[in-house]
Amino acid sequence: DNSSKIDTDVWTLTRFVMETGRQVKGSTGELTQLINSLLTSIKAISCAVRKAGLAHLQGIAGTVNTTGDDQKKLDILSNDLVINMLRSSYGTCCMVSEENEHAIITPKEKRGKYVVCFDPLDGSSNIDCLASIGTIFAIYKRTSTKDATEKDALQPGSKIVAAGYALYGSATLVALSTGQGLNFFMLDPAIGEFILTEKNVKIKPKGKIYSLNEGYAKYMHPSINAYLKHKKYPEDGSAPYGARYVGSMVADVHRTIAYGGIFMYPANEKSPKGKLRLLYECNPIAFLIEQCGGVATTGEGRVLDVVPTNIHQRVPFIVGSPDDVNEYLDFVKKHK
Ligand code: AMP
Ligand code: P6P
Repeated sequence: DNSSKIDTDVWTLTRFVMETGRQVKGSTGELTQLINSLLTSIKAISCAVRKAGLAHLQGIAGTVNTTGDDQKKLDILSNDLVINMLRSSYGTCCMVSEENEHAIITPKEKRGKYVVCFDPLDGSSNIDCLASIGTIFAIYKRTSTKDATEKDALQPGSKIVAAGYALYGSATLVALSTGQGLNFFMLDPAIGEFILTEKNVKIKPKGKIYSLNEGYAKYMHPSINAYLKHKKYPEDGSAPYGARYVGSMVADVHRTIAYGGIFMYPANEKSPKGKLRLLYECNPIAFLIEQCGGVATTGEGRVLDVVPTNIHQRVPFIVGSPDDVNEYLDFVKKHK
């Protein structure tokens, strides 16, 4: 019978976050409540994403978001879900969303001590071909003491308190870190809970896969093309690397953590700072990559050390297994 299959001491993400919160002397539970509220929005997005094909949620909603690409109904729905669940957690003073041109200041009566930067549905250009998409978030402590402003969100990624992503793939997974390592949780739709599946995940020191959009080769810096040539025609007799690129950052990053290797969205002539956004794509992912022993660089320095000046600014982004990223950096040095 089914009852024998139910784990009666199951480690859900909600329980895991409550447990880790309790380990911290003097914590009030505010961060725990915030993370668990965010999880509710992720469960709802997962449900909507999986219904998208059936409920014709796809298709252009007619409005265009601040970053110029067409906004699809799922984008709007996901953004509203995250904003509403975070606001009602009483844990935020302000939020930055990929979908909103300006920071969203929390009403005074609902204000808490955290700032959340998020991309509610990253990779949304893949919705119509049913490729995996994701949600990315980073949580900081506010720096303002009186009124919250956009400046609260202009902190380097090294100040992150917690960060994570949800991957709406063949299953729905949440990767989360609160600074003590990286953990994976899988959604069990039967009970609507994320279940701990992998603790203290570590990335391989070196992988066998490179991942970037080679369609920009014509516009990329010589160091990139020299590095790629070395991956395809190794001079030292080693085996060439495989190539994988979904074009959905969370899917490409999660594969890089799971299998090892390197993911790159470098600068190119057409996008001198690359395409990926620092606050809600690069910083959270860089934090998670470092938490599992990887390296995250702009090509000139550590992603988490970049001091933001604009909430939608872009940075070149190269992350993955330490040996692979450091080998790439050797090519950067050679081509200075
Ligand atoms: P709080 O009083 O809940 O806002 O927590 C104060 C600080 O304790 C946070 O900024 C974190 O550094 C830490 N903390 C609180 N809850 C957790 C948690 N669930 N997991 C890890 N660290 C936590
Ligand atoms: P390109 C999706 O639109 C996204 O923001 C990331 O998820 C993804 O890594 C990147 O853009 C893909 O960009 O230029 O390769 O299509």
